[in-house]
Order: sequence, then structure tokens, then C-alpha cells
Amino acid sequence: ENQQLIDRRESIPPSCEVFENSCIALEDRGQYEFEIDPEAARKLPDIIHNKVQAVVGVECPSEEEAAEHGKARAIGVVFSGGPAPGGHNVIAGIYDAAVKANPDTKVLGFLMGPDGVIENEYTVLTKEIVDNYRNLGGFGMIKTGRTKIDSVKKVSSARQTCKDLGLDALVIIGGDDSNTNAAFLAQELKDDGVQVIGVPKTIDGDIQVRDKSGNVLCAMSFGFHTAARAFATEISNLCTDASSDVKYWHICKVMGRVASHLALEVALQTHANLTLIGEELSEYVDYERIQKAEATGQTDYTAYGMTLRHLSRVICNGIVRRAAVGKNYGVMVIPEGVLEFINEIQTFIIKLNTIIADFNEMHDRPFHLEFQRLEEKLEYLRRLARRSREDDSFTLWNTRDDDLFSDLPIFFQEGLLMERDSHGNFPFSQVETDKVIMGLVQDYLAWLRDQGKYKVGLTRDYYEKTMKKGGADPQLYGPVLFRNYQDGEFLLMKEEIMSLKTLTQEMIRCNALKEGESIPSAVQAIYKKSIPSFKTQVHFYGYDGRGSDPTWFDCTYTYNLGLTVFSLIAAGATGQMAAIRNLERDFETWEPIGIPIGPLMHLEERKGKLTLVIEKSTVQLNSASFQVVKNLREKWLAAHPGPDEFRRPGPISMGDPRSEDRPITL
Ligand code: FBP
Repeated sequence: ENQQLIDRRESIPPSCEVFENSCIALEDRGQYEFEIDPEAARKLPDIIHNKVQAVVGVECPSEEEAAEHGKARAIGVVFSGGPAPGGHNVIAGIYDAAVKANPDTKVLGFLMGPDGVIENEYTVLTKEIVDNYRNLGGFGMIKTGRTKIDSVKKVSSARQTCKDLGLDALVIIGGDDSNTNAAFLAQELKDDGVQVIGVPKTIDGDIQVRDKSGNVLCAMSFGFHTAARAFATEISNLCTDASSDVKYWHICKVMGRVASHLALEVALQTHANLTLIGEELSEYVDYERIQKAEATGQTDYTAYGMTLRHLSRVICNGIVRRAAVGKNYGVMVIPEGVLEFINEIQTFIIKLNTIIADFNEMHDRPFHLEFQRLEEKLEYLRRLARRSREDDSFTLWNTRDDDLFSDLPIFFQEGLLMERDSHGNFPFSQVETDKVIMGLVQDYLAWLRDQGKYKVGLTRDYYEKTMKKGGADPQLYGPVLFRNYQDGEFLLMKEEIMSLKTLTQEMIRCNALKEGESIPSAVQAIYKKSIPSFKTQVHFYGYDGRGSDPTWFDCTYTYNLGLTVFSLIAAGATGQMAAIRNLERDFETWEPIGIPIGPLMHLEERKGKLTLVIEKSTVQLNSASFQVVKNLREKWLAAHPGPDEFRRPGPISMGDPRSEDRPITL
């Protein structure tokens, strides 16, 4: 094992000052209030009135307080959902605090995610096991899974497991959906005396909590910092490569199932030439179309939100403008969930979710088991379309839907019909989002090339060097080849793209060449180089960054989350999510708190039904971070003769404070 790994394992992140107290209590912070959904109040009566609680030290605890704090407990922990760097340190924090309070406390790690809780599969965590994973990435210690403990049967199995093991508390380390699940379990297990605590995990960064006045309680889920830095490092390397080899557009799909936070952070870190932000596309409004429709007394609903075709035009515009100044290369960042923000695709996703859910319910058989092959699924959709023709009241899937759907490439039809996860989320990582978009881009670029609108501007430098080599006189070919030649920095080639044969004829016609002569090779070289071929390399930044070892920020954040979890348990809380306030400030100001999960719930469409879930936090278009990206977009596109504006964030390095200067994320 290398020394760096050993150092990693042996490093103990600093603890917030409050944890130095021998006894800890919770203090309600009534100033933070939430808008409570009536459905959440109805379903979660015992935890809905929980308050935000701050962890505070008790200097001279009473005998009772000290006994409660230090009693021997059995605490179960489980990872739920995709891995995120730092998870092991949450467990390390819980373990260290728990055995410090009472060495007889047992921490049990449920194996393979929530299935471990349902099936009572666990391992007793020892110091040796915990030490082996300190500050290391992944969830390898106990593994993870995506099962949701939702049905009556699963909840009753989970309850039985807690009973059999005599659990005092269950800690669910997961994303928005898993924390939603934690709230329901907290309610269910309240009477059994089992406390349930959630921990905000996900590289997607879409768990951010504010109270109703906008006060930030949880700025970022753990794992986001590391994943964003890992992706940014890799993509920055591609910026270097692209501007060295000058022949590829690197297309980088970046994880983030729905929210584009990771793509936004990568843009800020690397200044890639083009970055799509999903949230912006759905907000797009085509005023021209609205006006046209209004002039005829109509309302054009399709003018709201960007279409796939329009998006491909926007991308092509950037590519063509760079090519015109000689840059037929670049780096583009696409958030993997971008299609969810394109109206026409979103409509399909919602309709198909409903169709699949309806089928499961009506036939009591899973849609995907019944129809395993794409053709079978499509035939079912066709049947629905036929039904809509016969029955006017059936509007879910009509012939127009069917026609539009069959226009999509087969791989994408297959993608849209893929099985949702147990929380009803669409599996974007398995769909080639980039391929859908880039297919349209390629088609449009080919058309632009035919129109002579997509051509590569050659630098004067290249032109002069080539001319010197070939000894040809540019003036001689001026009228034909260099119609657009100006005395400026750049030499634009002839407007129409034509074959060398046609060019030869054209030059003869203009007396630039004699009959029987061929175009000098230097001129041919210039001409060939000006005809763009759009070459791409496609990359997916997902599982690699998700499995990265955590940054020191994430190591420290997660270790303190673990300590917070134990404080919440020791003080008797349930239905709370551990969090740290002031993450964006100096470590000395970090404040461990518990956030009530119930009040964060709202109704959302999942698997075709309105369901109570924690709202995902997506990129806000009025946020400073988005506004910066928007305002610097033109600069980063660098459609000018000067150098690109790429930024090098540098690699993740533990122990070098210079690599993690504040602000923690840009
Ligand atoms: P969580 O929400 O569970 O943290 O997972 C996030 C994520 O990494 C997404 O970015 C990605 O779309 C998804 O997991 C991939 O899931 P899977 O591992 O099932 O392919």
C-alpha cells in the first residue's frame, strides 16, 4: 500500500468545538420556520412539528442527563442510493462518538442498502473495520442499494429487524428520496421507540435546505464537492488536450440525474466552451412565436421551453462561430438530466410513467416483466393509441404521441421505456443523452456546411506558412479562393463548399488556372483544411468521480455529520436530518444541527401518482452562480482569434490546504 493511502486512513478530521463537551443536548431554534404541506401533516403527525435543533454542549450535566447520554445503545446504519465520497466518514463519526459515550454501544452496518434492513443482513462494525475505510471513497464498507422501504410488507420486515436486534436508532445515509423514506420510517417506528435519523448524501448536490425566509440550513449534500472537483479536473485536462490537438470537440456528459449543479460547478471551475444548464432550457420563452400566435388570436403553448431542435441550433451556433475563427475544436458539458428540461421529452417521461404505473396497478403485474422486448412495449403503446381513436375520453396516449415517439431514434425510445428505480426516478445514466442531442447537431452542421455557413477560418499564420512551402501566390487565386480575404487577422475561405474538381473549373473560369493545370498542393492544403469535419470524442463523467476518494472538505464535513448524528440520537431526536450550518464559512463557525424532515415534504408526481417527497433543489436562475456562468458564457466560448479562457482547477490533493481554498465550491 502506498504512503498516501496510509496517510489518508490515519488522518482524523477536526471536530467542531461543541463536540468537545462531555455531554451534549439539543436546543430548539424556533426562528427557522417552514411552509407545511397539509398532506405531510396528515401522514406524519408525530414528527411534523419537529423544530430545527442546534447541538449544544452541556457543561455540568445532571446525573440523569449524563446517564441518558452515555447509555449503551444499538445503532443501525445503512447507505441508500448511489455512492458519494465521504460516506465512510459519516460512519466513522457515529462510531467514534458512540463508543466514546459508551464503549458497549454497538454500531451495526446493514448490508447492501435498505435490503439489509428488510432482510436483517448486517455486520457489527469494529474499530478495525472502521479504521480500514477512514477518509476513503465509495460505500465499500457495507455496500449500498436502491430499494425503497415503502410497502406494508417491507415496513413490517424493517420493523421486525429493528425489534430482533433491539435497535435504539436507525441512521439512513441517502439522498432526497432516502431521507423521505427516513421520515416515513421515523413516523412508523415512533411507537416502537426506534429513532430514525437521515443524513444528506448525493453527489448531485440537489439536497439544499432553506427555511421559508430563505435562511440556508444545509448548503450542500456530502459528496458533491469531491465529485465536482473530480469531474472538473478531468474536464480541464480535456480542455488542455482539445486546445493542443485542435481537432476534436470533447462532449462531456456529467452526472446529475435532474439538477445541473454539477455541470454548473464544472463550468465555473474549467470555463469549458459550452455548458448546458437544464433548468435554463425549460425557462426559455420564444417571444417571437408568442407574438405571431397572438396576432392571430391564438396561444402557442409550444413557445414555452426549448425544443430539442432549437437546442441543437444553439449548440451549432457556438460550433460554427468558433470554426469561423479557426477553432474547429472545443469542450462541451452536458448535464445527464438535461432532457428532463426539454418539454417534449418531459411530456413523454410523465405520460410513460403514468402508463407503466397504471398497467402495474390494473393488471397487478410489472409492465417490464410483461413486455420485455422493445417491440412488445411499442405494440402496447400502439394499442393505447388505437383506443384513443375509438374512445374520445382516453387522452393519455394518442396517435400524435405515437407518431412523435416513433420519430425518435430506437435507442432513445428504448431509453424512455426503461424501468424506473424504486423511487420512480428516470434512469438518465443509462440513456445516451449526448447521442440524442449530438445526432441533431451533426445533421444541422451538415446542412450548414452545404450552405457554406459552417467553414473553418484559417489563421494568417497557417496560410502564410503553407504558401511559403508551396510557393504559390495568393493574389493569383484571390478572386476565387480568397474572396473573403481581408487584410485582417483571418482568412475566411470561399463561401460555398465545393469539391476540388469544381474548384479547379471555377479557377479556370476566373483565369486563375490554365486548362490542364492542377491546383498547387499548398493551395489545396489550405482549401482542404477549411472544409470542416466535425469530430467528437464522447465522455461520461459519472461513476469515476462518484467513486473518488473524498476531498479534505468532504472528509471533515462527513466526519462532523457522523458526530452530529450521534448527538441527535443521544438527545432523543427522531425524524431529523443531520446537517452543518455555515459550511461555506471558516470551519470555526460550522454549526451542527438537526433539520426536521417532515416539513420539507411536498407533493410531486412520481410513477404517475402524486407522492409526498422532499423537493429536489435545482439550479436557480436568479442565483449568483448561474448569473456568473450566463454572463461569462460568451467569453468562455472564445469565438475570437485569441486564446481560449480555460481554467485549471488542479487535482484533488489531501493535506494541501492550497488546493481547497474558500469558497468551497465556486
Ligand atoms: P443518488 O441520488 O442516489 O445519490 O445517485 C445519484 C447518481 O449518482 C446520479 O447522478 C446518477 O444519475 C445516478 O446516481 C446513477 O444511478 P445508478 O448507480 O443506479 O446507475
